[in-house]
Amino acid sequence: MSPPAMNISEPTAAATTATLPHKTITPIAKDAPVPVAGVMNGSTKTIEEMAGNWEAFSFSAIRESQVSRAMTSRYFADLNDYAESDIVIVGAGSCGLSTAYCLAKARSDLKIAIIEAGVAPGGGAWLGGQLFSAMVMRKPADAFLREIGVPYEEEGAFVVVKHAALFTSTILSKVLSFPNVKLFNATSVEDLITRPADAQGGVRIAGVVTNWTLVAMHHDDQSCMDPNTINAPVIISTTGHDGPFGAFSVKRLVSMQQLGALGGMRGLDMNTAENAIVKRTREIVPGLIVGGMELSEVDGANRMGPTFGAMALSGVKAAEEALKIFDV
Ligand code: 48N
Repeated sequence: MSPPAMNISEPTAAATTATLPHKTITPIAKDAPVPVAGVMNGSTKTIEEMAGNWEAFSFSAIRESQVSRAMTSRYFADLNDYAESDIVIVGAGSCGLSTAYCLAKARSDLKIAIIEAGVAPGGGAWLGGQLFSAMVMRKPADAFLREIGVPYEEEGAFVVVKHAALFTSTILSKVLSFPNVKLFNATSVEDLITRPADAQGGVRIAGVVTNWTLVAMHHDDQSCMDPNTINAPVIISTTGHDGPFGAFSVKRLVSMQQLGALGGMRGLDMNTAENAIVKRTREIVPGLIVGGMELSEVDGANRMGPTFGAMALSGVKAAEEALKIFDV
């Protein structure tokens, strides 16, 4: 039986551009001179000048509310602005961050929101395998390291970054420096926004449902902690392996009957896994692209273990797939 025709008229994104409902707090200008005895206003002091002269040293005076307003005015202005995003990336692991880098670099006009459940973005890319530090990337993924300026050591068919954190901190800093990217970390995607896509019950993904992660973890012992939302025509899900948080979107698609049972990630086979993950990064249902290790849960791809080239290049492909949607 086909679902009842949806005859609600959906407001367009433009129609819903709202200003902040309450009086917009004007943050104190970042460079406002704060009169402080003994310290030049608009200080241009250098570290060297301070060293050894601690007697005369003093921080500029501040009122605590200035700190609160500096943080909250920006956070809630971002949340208000990105309530309508162009692209939402779920998961700031190596694939999600690589995706964000490629998208932000290619299209400075697109608003890109990254939703990351952890306080610390980066996913599984802060260490190599078994908590060892070095990160291996098989060629030709070394091209991505050169693109973002991460040094590596040559080892023939692959390269080695001396510490995985060097890759992750570099890609993270590059992504955060793009003015059209907003990272909302410590924030979980708890559901997907859908719209009817056909008369057979198929859906198009049209945004994400979010909550602060600490809230999301306590729905079983607290009530009435409803979520927030972000509308966007394209969602890119890179939430990693199945696990407490992992493989979120594909598991949700199964529970919504938009995907059959998950394929289940297969055993470790580096050669098979990395090619498959990159080549299969794609739009799984209208409006939702899946990349990185989350994808292995869909098609039953092998896992690749402690080599990260497929994560970086899956991000390159996910960005390419997203831009196809925007360039139509
Ligand atoms: O690093 P991950 O887990 O995922 P990827 O796909 O970016 O990279 C995978 C890679 O680290 C490997 O697993 C390596 C290559 N090993 C493979 C193997 O065979 O062993 O990052 C996913 C991110 C994490 O930071 C999660 O916190 C986050 O996604 N996340 C979410 N964020 C928001 N809302 C959610 N529902 C959510 N679920 C996960």
